[in-house]
Amino acid sequence: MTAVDLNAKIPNNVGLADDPVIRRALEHWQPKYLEWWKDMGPSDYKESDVYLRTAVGVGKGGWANFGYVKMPDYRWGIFLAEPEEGAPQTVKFGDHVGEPLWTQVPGEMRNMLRRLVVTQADTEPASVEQQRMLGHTAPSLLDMRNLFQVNVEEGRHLWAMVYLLHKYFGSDGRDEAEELLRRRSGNEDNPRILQAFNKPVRDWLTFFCFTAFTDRDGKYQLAALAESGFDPLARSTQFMLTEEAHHLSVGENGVGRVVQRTAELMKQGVDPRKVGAIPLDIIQKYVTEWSTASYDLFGGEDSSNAADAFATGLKGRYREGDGIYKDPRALNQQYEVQVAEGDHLAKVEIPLRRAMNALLLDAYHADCQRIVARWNRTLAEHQIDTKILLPSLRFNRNIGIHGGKSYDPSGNPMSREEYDRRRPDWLPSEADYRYVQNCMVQVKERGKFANWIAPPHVGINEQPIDFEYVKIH
Ligand code: BYC
Ligand code: FE
Ligand code: FE
Repeated sequence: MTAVDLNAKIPNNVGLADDPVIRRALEHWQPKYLEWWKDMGPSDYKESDVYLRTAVGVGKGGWANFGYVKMPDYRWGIFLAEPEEGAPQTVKFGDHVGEPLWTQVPGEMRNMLRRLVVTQADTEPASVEQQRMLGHTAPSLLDMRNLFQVNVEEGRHLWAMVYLLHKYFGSDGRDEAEELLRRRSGNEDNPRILQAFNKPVRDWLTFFCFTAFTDRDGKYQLAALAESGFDPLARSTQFMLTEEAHHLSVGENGVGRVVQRTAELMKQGVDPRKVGAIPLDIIQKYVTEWSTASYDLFGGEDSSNAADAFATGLKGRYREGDGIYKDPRALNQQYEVQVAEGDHLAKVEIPLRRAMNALLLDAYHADCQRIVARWNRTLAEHQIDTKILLPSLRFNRNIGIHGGKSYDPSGNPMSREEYDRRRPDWLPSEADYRYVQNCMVQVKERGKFANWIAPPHVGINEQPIDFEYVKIH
């Protein structure tokens, strides 16, 4: 295992000190990255001291430091997880199961692997761009700090992928690394690759839905790549997952705190709309919007790309290595899915290998059910009968076998006319967005929170809730 070098220009545990070609290439990319951060990272607050965690190693005991940092001075580093002790160093699935892991990219896998790495990489800066204005309307210093924490770590995730591009893909990789700093979320001429990463994130309810549902896609995609037969990819994504857990908790707890505040008001007989809080029907529409946009991120249910990525051993199933699947080759099995045919549902069978995106989406959906159930417990505790519904995997899809078909949020097929008529009941309208935007007021006093959100139960890193998480200068 290579030692952790924290004092280098680029902190790393990949031995950059002994790899001058790659080190120089990355040191050449570094100022361009900082330039991008300055232009497209969080708007303002560059001089603020933010109580941030910084990855400093990969050991199980303690991998991060907490302390005040000005964001542009954040130490973005490159870290690979240590190989699991005693774990077999062989490919776990696909056609090459049992063969030694790859430490270089086999020629025939090069294009596919590059596409996976670039797609993964592209989402990281995209999310920072999407969230760049939110600091101005943070509902508390603690939330502002969480936003900035997520942002700097998405920046580090970009570094993780750019290292792989430089190290394993030669001049093609260097070109891709430049392009990653050129595409812009929502830009018509040069957009980010995946749809959800071009959608605007203008308010904090969107941010919390994004981190609950879209970062959660990140978790599942990273988990699938963490099984990869290409060892450097597996170990980069394994380490990214340790940071990802915080992003997911920001989202899950964030939406949960909005639900709690609304429930408290309703229990007191106060109309949330009268006091600048967010009514349940709008929360439901936001949940519907961002969960379904995130379903699309899994790609098509029936996908030859996914079959190839599995067959070659580049992208596995969720927890592939835990021995929960009966056949590591996934041959001679079918995946069943119900698709609208006219006004009823018909069964479609997909050969299992082609259904890898659908399998991963199912694991993701079960996880989403769990967080929504938690929000619903909060409602029940406040004697509120309404429940938040996690929409069916068929609803509001643009990608895959349900793409462009009309279903209600429970997944029942319906005519296009009826769908168009009922759509405003299900998805946020311009008026809903405007209403939420109007609730967004910046709260900078320590320990105080905007009226639309409950305080969290605990602070960050065992600090009190009224800790000065951001010192705004
Ligand atoms: N939007 O065979 P198909 C994260 C394209 S999030 C636009 O059905 P495939 C994060 C597709 O590219 C995790 N286009 O699907 C979260 C293909 O185009 P080409 C990001 C789409 O290829 C928050 C065609 O449609 N990581 O980390 O099996 C904050 C047919 O595709 C979309 C990854 O995604 C879409 N939604 O699967 C920060 C992992 N879906 O090639 C970070 C890497 C599909 O025919 N990526 N298309 O021109 C992958 O594994 C796969 O590329 C996908 C797509 C799962 C995304
Ligand atoms: Fe990320
Ligand atoms: Fe994330």
